[in-house]
Amino acid sequence: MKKFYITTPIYYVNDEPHIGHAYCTVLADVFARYHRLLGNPTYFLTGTDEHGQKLQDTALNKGIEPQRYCDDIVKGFKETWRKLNIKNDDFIRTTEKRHIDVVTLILKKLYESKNEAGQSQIYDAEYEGWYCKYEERYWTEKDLVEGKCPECNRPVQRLSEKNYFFRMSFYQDWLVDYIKNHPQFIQPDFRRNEVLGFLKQPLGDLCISRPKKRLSWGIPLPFDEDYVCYVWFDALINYISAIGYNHETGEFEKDWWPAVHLIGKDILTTHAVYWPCMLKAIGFDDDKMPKTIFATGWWLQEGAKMSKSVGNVIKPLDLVDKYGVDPFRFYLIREMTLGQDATFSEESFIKRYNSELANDLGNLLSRTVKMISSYCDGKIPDCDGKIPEFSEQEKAEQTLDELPYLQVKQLKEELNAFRLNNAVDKIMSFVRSINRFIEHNKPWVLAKQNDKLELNRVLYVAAESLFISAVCLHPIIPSKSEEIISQLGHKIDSKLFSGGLKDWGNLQPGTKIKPGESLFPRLQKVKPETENSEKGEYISFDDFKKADIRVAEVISADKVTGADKLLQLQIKIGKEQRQIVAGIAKNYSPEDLIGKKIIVVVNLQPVKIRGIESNGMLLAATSGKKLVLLTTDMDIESGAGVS
Ligand code: ME8
Repeated sequence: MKKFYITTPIYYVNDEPHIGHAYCTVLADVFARYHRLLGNPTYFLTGTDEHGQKLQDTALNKGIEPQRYCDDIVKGFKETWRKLNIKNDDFIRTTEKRHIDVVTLILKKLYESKNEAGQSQIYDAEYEGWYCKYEERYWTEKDLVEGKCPECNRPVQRLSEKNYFFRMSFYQDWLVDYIKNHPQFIQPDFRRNEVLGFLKQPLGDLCISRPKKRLSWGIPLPFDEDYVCYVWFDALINYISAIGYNHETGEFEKDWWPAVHLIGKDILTTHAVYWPCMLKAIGFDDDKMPKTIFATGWWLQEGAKMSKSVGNVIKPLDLVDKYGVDPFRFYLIREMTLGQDATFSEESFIKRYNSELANDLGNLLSRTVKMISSYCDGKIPDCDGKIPEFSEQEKAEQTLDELPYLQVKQLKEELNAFRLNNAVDKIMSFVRSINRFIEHNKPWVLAKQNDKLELNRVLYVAAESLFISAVCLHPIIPSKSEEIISQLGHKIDSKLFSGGLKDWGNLQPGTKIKPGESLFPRLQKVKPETENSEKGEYISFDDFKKADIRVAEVISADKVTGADKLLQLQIKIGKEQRQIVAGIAKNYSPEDLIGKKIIVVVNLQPVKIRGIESNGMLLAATSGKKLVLLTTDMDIESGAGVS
């Protein structure tokens, strides 16, 4: 069993939580829940960063004591995490005594200690530079952009003052070697290269003090009462103060270290450069560096980072109130490829919800429980408890993607490599394949034929596969997953969520199922004005009625020699058989299509394509290079009209 300690950034409390904060916290929660599910002892830390100039200014502007202001905002963060069903093990605040004590001790020890070259780890020096009050940092002349702060574009002040410096430059060579030799340390890979690029320049020392006369809201330096500690030096230490780091012994009260740090790409340098140098200086060996620093992308809106200063902030709770917490969590995890930027839009939210939650998962649950109610007396059917073998035909026709009991194995591999998107892709594709398995085996026909043995096999496989999918999706949609399991007549068992999920046979035959409400009712989107409606270019209903659109069944499919995009299909429309040619060979192989019900416009003028007659046109949805065939939601005989 692998210990797993995961952290989020500690968020500044000069603002209420927004979707960017929510994303990082939900993501950490999902990872933590997965590791618990896989039986790994897990600890999940989040918290708030409460010192510094921004906070002092915000509180002053509001005429409130900084501490009281922090207390109020922290309540909002905690409430947001509660509503988002975040199960963190601890919440650290940098104004807590347990944190201040550790920071103070570390500062004191570093001030008194020397590095391997015999130099003081912290020294004071007169420093002159351009200071940005908002970013709380100095810039050199060449850093400035048109005389302003390169980070926030605000005016800077020329300051000259005594300050304390951490001799970070001493650790540069060690850090470069460490990063090169530990590829998992900074993830994704392109971020590691970015940091190595940054480290090609000489690394300066880090100014770790702020004079109290300018900023008093911070942890006092233990060796000079006129100064407080720079907010980043204070904040990074939260990851070890929260688990009770003891500087004397180098031990932790709670033995969770080293951590996986999830962060946004904006705070990569502080985490991948300052933090390991600080740890090294404090006395951490190479094998005690953070396990992984994973930088996520940003949520963008209309191309800009979502942030208060840009004024395009989306408040997570507004969306949760509107659509429910699980769809919101699902959207965050599904829509953003881990490590890349993503664009938030309500339209993409609804699309994602309708296709994957309503159509794939919700539909699977409702048809499975309906059929078990109707055909199996409302009880999980008996399949002799054996792992059912799939017929050659089922395998050939790719009904179930994989044998269900491979799901958990795959999940482990993907998660250990931080490939969360692959993991979820695989689960959702498995869900779709269960729907295909049902369509292929047609339990409604088996019931009519009274083939009890086969009917039980098919419905047990469907229900057990759905159960396994629900458990695998639990970290993302915990409440809905529990509802699925409950409709299948089972309960969440704490053993199940600490590595007790069996590869197969979790559902007890004979258990009464409990059909409930539809899990994900479809969402209606107010249609945006289309180009046609704006131009008034409508077609009349009579025009539309001229198209004769019908359900057809594919009988055979063959590649067209010399045309790599074309397939030649023989289709059945009721009693009639005919041939069409379709440009779908890049998206479907002939084997995919046999037996599939498709939608065809049957009264189009026949044409010859590459010399082959095409008598009708199938319908497909396309987006870029993606093409998916239109089919029917439930089985219906070929020849049925579409209106
Ligand atoms: O930087 N998209 O706190 P912070 C995605 N206190 N993620 C976003 C985001 C967006 N649009 N905006 C913010 C700090 N985030 C420091 C951290 S850690 C020792 C100290 C996320 O409140 C992202 O993870 O500015 C970013 O790194 C984090 O919020 C920073 O939040």
